[in-house]
Amino acid sequence: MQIAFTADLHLKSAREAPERFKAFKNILETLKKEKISELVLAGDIFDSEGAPAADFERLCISEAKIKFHIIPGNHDPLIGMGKILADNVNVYSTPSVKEFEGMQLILIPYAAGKSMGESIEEARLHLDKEKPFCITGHGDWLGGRTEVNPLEEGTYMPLTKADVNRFNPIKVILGHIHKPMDSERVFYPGSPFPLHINETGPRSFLVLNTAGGDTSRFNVETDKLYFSADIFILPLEDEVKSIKAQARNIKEQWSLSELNKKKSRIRIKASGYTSDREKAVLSLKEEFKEYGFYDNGPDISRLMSVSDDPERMDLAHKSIEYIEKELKWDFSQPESPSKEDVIKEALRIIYKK
Ligand SMILES: [Mn+2]
Repeated sequence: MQIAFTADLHLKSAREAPERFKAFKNILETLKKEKISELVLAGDIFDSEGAPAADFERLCISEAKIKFHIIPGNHDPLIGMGKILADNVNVYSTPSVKEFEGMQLILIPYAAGKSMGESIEEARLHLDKEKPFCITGHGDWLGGRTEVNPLEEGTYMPLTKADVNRFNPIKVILGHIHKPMDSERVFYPGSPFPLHINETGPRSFLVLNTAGGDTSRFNVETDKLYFSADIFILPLEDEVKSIKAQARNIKEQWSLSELNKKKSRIRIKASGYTSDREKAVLSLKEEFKEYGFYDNGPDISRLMSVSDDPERMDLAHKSIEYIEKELKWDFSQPESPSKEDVIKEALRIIYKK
């Protein structure tokens, strides 16, 4: 049996934020196609307690074959108070255990001021010790890379590495961090529709196979996709050539379809030193002309102009050449800065900025 997981839809009314509903509908379409009939929504289904639920409720009722398992998040902690009334919708307002064909799932609703460990401890009493279990909840995983939700400061219902080792679930699938994350055991499906420029990359939802506990991802079609990249510019004769080469690398990494290029909102942060700021901007705009800029164009607030000082420019050229060709430095050492870092530092000293 397969169980799908998504979170952080941050729905408002369908009229107010149609693109968020569209992304959610796209998930439901995929579930039907894949014959998956269980969907866990791990918190923040609504953007706020006051967001109207009628559109969501109607949609759930119309998808009678899908069972919706909802966990309250920090944006909708009271979602269980009769906000959604449909036979196929279950809201878990207390730490609960539900079994899906031999795989148990501990569902942990968001509770302010509580750690996830405390709530898991409560739910654990209801576990069948003979059968495997996974955990789902809404909060911060403190054991992995530290992705912060830029929209929310502070720590929300933390889950620690010690918790995971102690309870020893097969998998943990969480909501709250909008950026998708996969690791050996802990996963964030990520928001199906990006709410912030930092929520970059294609959107997807997670599927758990109850036999064995493997996970996989399915794509979500959205109206908008965010991407960001950094470009470092050096004041060399072939400045434009270098900009173009870097831009091509970035585009290759993204490898977007023509349709996704049109949906994209990109942020290109150019930093470093240029002999012609205007030319740099023009070549960046030219390279990314098939994409939509999030801001009006590339962000050049950290790109310094150096054309006004020929002596320093000469010094900069000589330094770069020295670092490139003569400096005996093993950049491959794990502790070593990159060659680019060394050049940046040298230029910072020369230009005092
Ligand atoms: Mn949240």
